Amino acid sequence: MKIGITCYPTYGGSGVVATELGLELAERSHEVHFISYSQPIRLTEPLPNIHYHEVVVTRYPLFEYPPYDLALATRMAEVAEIYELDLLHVHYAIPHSVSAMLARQMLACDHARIGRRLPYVTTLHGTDITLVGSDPSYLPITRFSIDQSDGVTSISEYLKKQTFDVFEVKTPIEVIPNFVNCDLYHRTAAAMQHRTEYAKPNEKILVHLSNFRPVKRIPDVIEIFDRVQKEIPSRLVLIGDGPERSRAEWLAVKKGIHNKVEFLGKQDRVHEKLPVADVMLLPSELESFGLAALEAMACEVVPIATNEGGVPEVIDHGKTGFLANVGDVDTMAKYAIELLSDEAKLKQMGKQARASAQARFCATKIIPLYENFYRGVLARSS
Ligand code: GMT
Repeated sequence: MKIGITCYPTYGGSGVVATELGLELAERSHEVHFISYSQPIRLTEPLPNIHYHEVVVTRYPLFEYPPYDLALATRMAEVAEIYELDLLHVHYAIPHSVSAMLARQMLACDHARIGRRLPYVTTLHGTDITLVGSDPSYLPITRFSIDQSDGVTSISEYLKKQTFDVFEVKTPIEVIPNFVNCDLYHRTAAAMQHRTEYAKPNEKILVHLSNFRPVKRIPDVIEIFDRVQKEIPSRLVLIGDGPERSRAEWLAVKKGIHNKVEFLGKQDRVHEKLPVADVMLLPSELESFGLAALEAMACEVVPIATNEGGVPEVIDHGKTGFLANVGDVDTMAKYAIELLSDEAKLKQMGKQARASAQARFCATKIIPLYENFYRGVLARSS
């Protein structure tokens, strides 16, 4: 199949999922065309079957808000026509779903060189539904573009339910969970050699990975680590960047623990960094899935997260990780201290986390679900 993929390329898990999906589809001999304003962050080198088409947004003094969604729709239609795409797959409804809807209409009209129907699939990821999409200024058009989609998927049962409850959409939604490349994300002896770059041999490593938005509750990460380091010799490694970073840096300074906390900033090759850790902290206000926790689990890193949204669909409390209420930093710290004090339990839970990631969320299991979904959409559209 020839598939156009659109996502937010540089920021957040939906872009990561879209990029990894494109890479996996290309590996399976599909032709993948990324259409976006910038090269997706995990697309670091030229690869067979992968193409990237930049969306250029012309600036003009009259445009206080340059119309990216229109430029995107134009580029989608253009790429679809030139490269004869079979379908578009957009990640994150706003505004990508609206642009895809326009592109579909443009291609069906008489002006198009090959007038035909270009189906589009919308994948819902999280705040496109739970925050941004339910804003009154976006809700009606988001609902419309979801309902107009030729196929809709969501990354968790939780998000599917939210979409029906908040948006009252009529179109069916198929849950296709997020996935991880289990061959790439795993703990190897070579990866473990890098542990010494972050900690002394007697120290444990806690890790956090996110885009540092308020929803991630980064100060809670520091609070939890502060409690842990008082009991267990340990270090905290934070991967990513965003608006809450400096607040967290100052909090670490204020608590006198900044020499035990390392902010790595945005990183490529996350799969090489995660396996060095023992525990991942993910104390988010809300996660409709929690991709970072899954990536950690695949690397035998035990996640300690909040019991919100779709996270309980990923983490089995007490077996593959721990769950606590939002803001309950004492309980999350208690779980970390107990686990890090018991080497056998730490190892056992790490193995169970990996086994669960492999059994339920490996790319080898999930990508065929997308391929089947596309086939169904194409069959219905022809
Ligand atoms: O919805 C968002 O906040 C943005 C989105 C992103 O681009 O990071 O995150 C969501 O999608 C991820 C990938 O599917 C999920 O793993 C995250 O749980 C989800 N974030 C939230 O629900 C807050």
